[in-house]
Amino acid sequence: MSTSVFKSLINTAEKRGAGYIVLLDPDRNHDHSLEARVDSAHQAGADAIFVGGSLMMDSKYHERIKRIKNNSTIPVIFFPGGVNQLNEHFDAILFTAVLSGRNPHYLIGEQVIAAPIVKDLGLEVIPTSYLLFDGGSHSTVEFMSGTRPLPMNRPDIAVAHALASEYLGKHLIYLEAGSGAKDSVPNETVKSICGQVSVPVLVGGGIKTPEDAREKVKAGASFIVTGTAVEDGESSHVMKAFSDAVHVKE
Ligand code: 1GP
Repeated sequence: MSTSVFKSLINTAEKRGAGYIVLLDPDRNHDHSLEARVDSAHQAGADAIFVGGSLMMDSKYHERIKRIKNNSTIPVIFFPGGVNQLNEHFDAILFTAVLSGRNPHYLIGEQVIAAPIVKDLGLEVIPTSYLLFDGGSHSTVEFMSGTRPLPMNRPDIAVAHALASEYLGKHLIYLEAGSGAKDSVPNETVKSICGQVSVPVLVGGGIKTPEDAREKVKAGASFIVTGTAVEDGESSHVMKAFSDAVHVKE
């Protein structure tokens, strides 16, 4: 099993202080701006592009992945909304289990369906624990996965889930408040988790400003993901501000 994309991301995060990742949602709403946003991610100095979303509202998803991959000089990593979104254009997949939830389909069901296809496509696998927090608004992930998010005000519960993730052998822990969340995962929770686990922690969901992003890095996050904050026309400029804030060693 290849590990080169993940290893190079870890090396980059160590060198730059943390890694900055741009999430591109390949749904129809973003069709016109895909290439421009890939270009913006390059110009901003982003370390990777995540591609995915919980729900696709048309059938052009696979074409859009190809467009992203054909234009990208940085790794394009699948952030899965479902096994139906798998395809050969990704450099790697976050092979994710929704460990904050208790829905067996998202703990092992989707993964079993996906595994032979991932093998056949030869995608690099990044075993990932996905911990969904209550970001103050009902997220699409919460609805689509049929799981309850973790409460924001219980770092003890969050730490227990993060430790379990590490002991289950996950290589990456994704702390997620949900795309467009009102509140991001609290810095204190990020700090508590990062103080207890030795695997890299990625934080996303509801991170609205570069300052928010830098605070998460100071709390111990190895990677920051933004989607909503960099969706609009000015995204090149905004992505650069996020990238500069996350890369604390530069
Ligand atoms: C969603 O964590 C990502 O899965 C990004 O969230 O769109 O709120 O930046 P935002």
